Amino acid sequence: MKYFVKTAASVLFAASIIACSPQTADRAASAAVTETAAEFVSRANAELKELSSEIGAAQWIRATYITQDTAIVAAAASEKYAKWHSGMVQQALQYDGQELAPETRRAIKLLKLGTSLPTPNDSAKRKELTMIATELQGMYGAGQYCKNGDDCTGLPELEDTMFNSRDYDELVEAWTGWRTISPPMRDKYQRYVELVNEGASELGYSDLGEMWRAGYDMSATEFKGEATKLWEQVKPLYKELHCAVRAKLGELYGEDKVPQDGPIPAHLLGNMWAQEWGFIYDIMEPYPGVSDLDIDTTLKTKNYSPQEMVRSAENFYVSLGMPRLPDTFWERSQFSKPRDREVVCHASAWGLDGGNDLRIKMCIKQTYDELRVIYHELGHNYYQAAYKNQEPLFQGGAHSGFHEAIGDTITLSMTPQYLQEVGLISSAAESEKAVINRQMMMALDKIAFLPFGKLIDEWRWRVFSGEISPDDYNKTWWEMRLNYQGIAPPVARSEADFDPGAKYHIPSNVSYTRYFLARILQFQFQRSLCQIAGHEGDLASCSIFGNTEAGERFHAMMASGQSEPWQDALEKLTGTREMDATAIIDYFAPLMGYLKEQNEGRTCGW
Ligand code: X8Z
Ligand code: ZN
Repeated sequence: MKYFVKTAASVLFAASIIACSPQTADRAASAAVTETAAEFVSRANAELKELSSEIGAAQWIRATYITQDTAIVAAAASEKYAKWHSGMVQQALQYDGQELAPETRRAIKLLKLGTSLPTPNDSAKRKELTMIATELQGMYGAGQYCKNGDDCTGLPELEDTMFNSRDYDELVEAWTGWRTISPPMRDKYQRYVELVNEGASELGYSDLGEMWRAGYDMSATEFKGEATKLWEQVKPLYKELHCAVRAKLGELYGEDKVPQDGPIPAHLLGNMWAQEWGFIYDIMEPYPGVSDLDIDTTLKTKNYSPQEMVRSAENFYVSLGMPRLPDTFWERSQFSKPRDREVVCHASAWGLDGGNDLRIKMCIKQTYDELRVIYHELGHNYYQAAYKNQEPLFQGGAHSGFHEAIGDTITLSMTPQYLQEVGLISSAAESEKAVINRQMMMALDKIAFLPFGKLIDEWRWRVFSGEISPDDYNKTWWEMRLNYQGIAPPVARSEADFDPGAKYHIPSNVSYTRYFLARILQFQFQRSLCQIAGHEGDLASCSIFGNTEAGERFHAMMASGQSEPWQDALEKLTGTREMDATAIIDYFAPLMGYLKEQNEGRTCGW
């Protein structure tokens, strides 16, 4: 939900926001006749604030306790917000064409964009859509692979198999098993597409994809071009990585299983969606034994609790001059998977009560990967806290990619020096070989992700626009996975499957280009922060841990929330108004050299 729970992963962002009681609606309708635009905006802000606590509470209990009852409560809250939102957008029309102060104009624009789930202005359809959206998210959260009816496994366990198993058939089973949760979503998804598009068109957009793309302070068409430009910049690096990974997997599993002139089987990359490949670092390690990067073992040996892992992330932000998290964060967050009920384990960060009631919701495991997810989530929370003094309509990221990039930027500072300082590794000395090892580990996550990050929404944009019809949902999904990522399903797929539904953000209606943009932006942010910190040497060796000057500048950008166009926010920190991939490319220059050498004589591509 957009305003009070500004988190990428939250259903709230997706499902709805707030609504008025009938009395409030009446008051709104009569007030609208005489209200100036500025008065209208200030009423919108006040109502948003007042209504947010109820909706936040409904969404929180839904995500942390999936039952039929919480579905009813959450859907009703979404519906209430949707109704309020439709009414306010309608009222805002009277200011079209008027000369307005820039901040008033911006607030009205953001109000219009203030939902990722636009509902038709028809009460039956609105109810239907909010219930479908709530159910789809619940189906994902409660999803299980059941063998012989009652031998069931949830996502966290299936993911463990994807991370750790090197048995081809066992991996096929976990991979296909998880995808049994999504065929029942297909019809609901199709109806959801019809209804959100109707809602988007009532707001003046051709479809929901265009509406999502309109949230970037440029035209929807320009935005498409922007994403393509960035992808073209990083594509050569991805292609080299793909080539090197395919070769190693061919050695391990046999070239009959991993043909060296085609796509990589999607289940061999250490991740349920083949989106980040860090878990096959053991297969890819360029110089075995050279580096001490085994943080998983340290976390286990020292038996870090989930809270201790979160504390360590908090300490980083505090070292930058930011405050400690409030006591309520520790009391109200969900750190571990409850044993007695279904929850949405997918990590999210919540900024309830206008950013005063911060929480994360995770099912934390004792791994380095999870530690980085915690840093990521706290980035959302610190952003929410930083902009809490903005008016509700300006409480949000400069754009959604900024929100995703804050915590990730901090993870770039988890250098060997930092990790040694906090006791997670024993030696920080880095030889040239160790640098390559570490870059490989990072690239398996950061670079491997890029085409995935781009294609998820591109598939949805085409679905929303009608270019992809329901009969082709799965076929086009795999065509795009092949074209962009060079991967293929391990077993034949058909339209009886609905593989997009097995990825959290699709049933949960969370747009995804944000993560693609964040992967690029975080290196831009880090380059500037390191300059501010006076770092000398490679960007890859820079950590801003403990640097309050860098922290202050970062915080200043965060504090403006979405009160100004993202280009202004970016310029404040980096001096440039454009997103650009040169920082990520420079960062990985040493690895690019290594990969090219390794791939010499190989035929790359698929
Ligand atoms: O959904 C997330 C975060 C929450 S905003 C855990 N991420 C994307 C994903 O898991 O697919 C972070 C990386 C990409
Ligand atoms: Zn996030």
